[in-house]
Amino acid sequence: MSPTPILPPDDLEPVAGGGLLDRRMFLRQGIALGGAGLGLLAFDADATDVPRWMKTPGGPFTNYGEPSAYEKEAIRWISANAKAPGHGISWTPLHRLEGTITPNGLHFERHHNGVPAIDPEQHRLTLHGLFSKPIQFSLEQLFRYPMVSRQCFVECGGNSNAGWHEEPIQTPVGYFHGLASSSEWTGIPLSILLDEAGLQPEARWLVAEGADAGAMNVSIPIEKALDDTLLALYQNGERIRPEQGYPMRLILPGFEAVLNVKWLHRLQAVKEPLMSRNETAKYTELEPSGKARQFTFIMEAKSVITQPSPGFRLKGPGLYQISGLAWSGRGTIRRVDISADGGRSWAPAALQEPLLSKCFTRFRLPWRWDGSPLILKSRAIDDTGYQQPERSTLIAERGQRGYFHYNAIVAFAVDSDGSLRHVYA
Ligand SMILES: Nc1nc2c(c(=O)[nH]1)N[C@H]1C(S)=C(S)[C@@H](COP(=O)(O)O)O[C@H]1N2
Ligand SMILES: [Mo]
Repeated sequence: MSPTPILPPDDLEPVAGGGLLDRRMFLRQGIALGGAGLGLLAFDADATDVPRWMKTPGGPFTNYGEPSAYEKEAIRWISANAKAPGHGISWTPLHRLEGTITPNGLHFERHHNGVPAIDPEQHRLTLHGLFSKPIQFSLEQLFRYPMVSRQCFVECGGNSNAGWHEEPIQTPVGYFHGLASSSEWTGIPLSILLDEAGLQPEARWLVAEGADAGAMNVSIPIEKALDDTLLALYQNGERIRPEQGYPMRLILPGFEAVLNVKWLHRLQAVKEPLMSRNETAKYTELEPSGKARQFTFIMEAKSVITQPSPGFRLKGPGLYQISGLAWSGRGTIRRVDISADGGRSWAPAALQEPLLSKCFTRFRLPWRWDGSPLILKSRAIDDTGYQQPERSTLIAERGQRGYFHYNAIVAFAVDSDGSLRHVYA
């Protein structure tokens, strides 16, 4: 699959350098099919060829569907520790997907100690510590509480960290920025369960622990636990997948994914944070000033063009649709700008509605490429006014040796042969 030019109108004025066109262009009637055949196959009314799949009955029903056999490249890319195969990551192929929802089988994975095979009948969730009525719930009991659904992204705090490397990484965008996925999560607002157990006013943090072999644990600030945190039981309509935390996980919209504890089995209300591995040895970083960043929970605004993108090749000059994703852990994406001249001029992209807070937002913009080399960029602005920084700005603030929370503007060089690669520009 390589991007093919769409159609060749030449009466359209660019709105910014490099051939960027008005974001409303595809909305105007008549434009979409007005092109005189460029790239389209001529229709032969006399053709008698019946394709093979129309000559025999089709396949049988299936109990659980799978993608087409022709879509073998839309897969997670695994990077696991050979000596401890349950420790590692797998990336969502963002460059092969459209819209805003990640299919469950392609949700990125991060496990510290593999995927536990939990029997839901035996699983319990315990609330203890600073509660007046410590409680243990079975799944059967939990299913009697009211549920809500909300769509949001889950993003690892280490997503995009190859951006800190000296040289730009040359992988498809999903294998650079795809430790981020987006689902509709359904479950019980955590505040209801905390209330049920009689959370005491002196509790400031919740220690959350998973039932994996590493019993991964982190501290969650009580304000977030009482705000929009969800005890999720369903993911895109079906029970949460084992990789995502079956039978239950925490969802803290907009926060680093490490706080979204999977296979949750224990919540302990406490006065002070635990100072666990994942909030001290990891996720704490020195800044150039000598000051350390700790408890940097919110994932700042980010955007990335998913098409066209590195690994694909443009098939000659013509009209293309630029498409990408933007998100912010602070709120709603207000605007995404695109540049096709390395950041000298910018044009606002069309944002797909509905615009939801702490969610993937799809942006698109028509673009007429004249075949000359140039640099594509995108930058996101959220409703707090925060603007995704240039890489040089991020490095000036945070130093060269960062690991977590890399959210700088992403740049691709388009060469005259239509190929694309990541650049720092
Ligand atoms: N119990 C448990 N919860 C966990 C982890 C883990 O290893 N064990 N990994 C955390 C990290 S670092 C991330 S990025 C997210 C990944 O969630 P996902 O695998 O559903 O994408 O889960 C978090 N919750
Ligand atoms: Mo993570």
